[in-house]
Amino acid sequence: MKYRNDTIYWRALRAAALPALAALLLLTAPSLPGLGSRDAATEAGFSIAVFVPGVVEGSPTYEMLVAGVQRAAAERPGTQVRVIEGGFNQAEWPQSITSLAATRDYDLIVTSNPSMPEIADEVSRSFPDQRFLVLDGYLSGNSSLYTVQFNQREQAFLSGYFAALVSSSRMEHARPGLRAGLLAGQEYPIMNRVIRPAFELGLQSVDPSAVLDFRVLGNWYDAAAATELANSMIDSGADVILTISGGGNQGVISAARTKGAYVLWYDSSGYDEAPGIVIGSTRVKLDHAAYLRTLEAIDGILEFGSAEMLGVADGFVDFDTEHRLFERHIPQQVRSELAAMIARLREGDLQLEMPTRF
Ligand code: RBF
Repeated sequence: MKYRNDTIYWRALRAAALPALAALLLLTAPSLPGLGSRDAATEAGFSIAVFVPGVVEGSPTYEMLVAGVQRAAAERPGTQVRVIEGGFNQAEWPQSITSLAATRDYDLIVTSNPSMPEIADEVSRSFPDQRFLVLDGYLSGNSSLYTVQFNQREQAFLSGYFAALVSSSRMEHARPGLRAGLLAGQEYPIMNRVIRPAFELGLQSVDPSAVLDFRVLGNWYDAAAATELANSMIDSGADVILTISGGGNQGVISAARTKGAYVLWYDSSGYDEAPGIVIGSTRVKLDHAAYLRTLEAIDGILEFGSAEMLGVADGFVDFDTEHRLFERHIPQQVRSELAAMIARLREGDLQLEMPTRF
């Protein structure tokens, strides 16, 4: 809901305040300290701002974003990287991006999440020379932007399929009835129209009577509130919970530890977060995509204006089945059924296309 409100809010602002702010920044730029630093930056090498819409710590995708860009920069001596945390007030992000573009200090602004392409698109109208690389989002046709989306339909489906195998197994905390939880930081189009239904499809492809208990935290940081919601899901019969709630993920682990349930991690391998509790983990190789595309941008060969979609068959979405804790805690039968499903996606026998428009 918050995302929707913010979107409406920003649509209104886009019509009014954002161009005004951009014009003001353009006019005042000559008097701002640091003017001319673009030339200095160019001479010194390629300059990158990583804008994190939230905070890095506790958010798997943002940790990968920063790591990927830094790795690319380390391979091109002279490249400067500045990481800016935009915080949790989403209404401030467009202004922060506008201010970054207005400095003209950065050859590239790199950012990540499904709401950022629209914001970068808007800011690029006032600052057409500013280049953006947006991960975890999709928008093609703006020559200032390059975007990379991951097939979250495949990713969430695999999570759901595995959750159902675990819930119907003889594992210690598996209880009668097939019921799994999903905790989302907030509702947004990809969550509501891709992740949630694909997770449910995965559950029900093991057993059509499987039930999904979907809850929303309302932010990406409140671990105490996440514990309360996870407690309630477990009390209602969920024995496996997929958590996609940033810093809230730790609260889900606490609840599962106290009450005896399992947690599924999303985006980065999470087994070491809580051995024996986090028992399954999908991955997106967002760090690798950020690394590859940032290198191309530094080298001047990134095709701005295009958008790409990467999935299981491309090797950018997978389930970490190699971790020693996965092998230790998951019964052989469950492992081989999951492996067969991953193979079907990899070989194209099962196709789950991810929509790009919402
Ligand atoms: N995921 C996080 O882990 N931490 C965040 O702070 C965060 N903030 C988000 C803000 C918005 C507006 C949206 C649309 C998504 C956010 N996500 C966040 C979710 C993230 O982009 C991604 O969809 C999920 O991590 C699933 O891959």
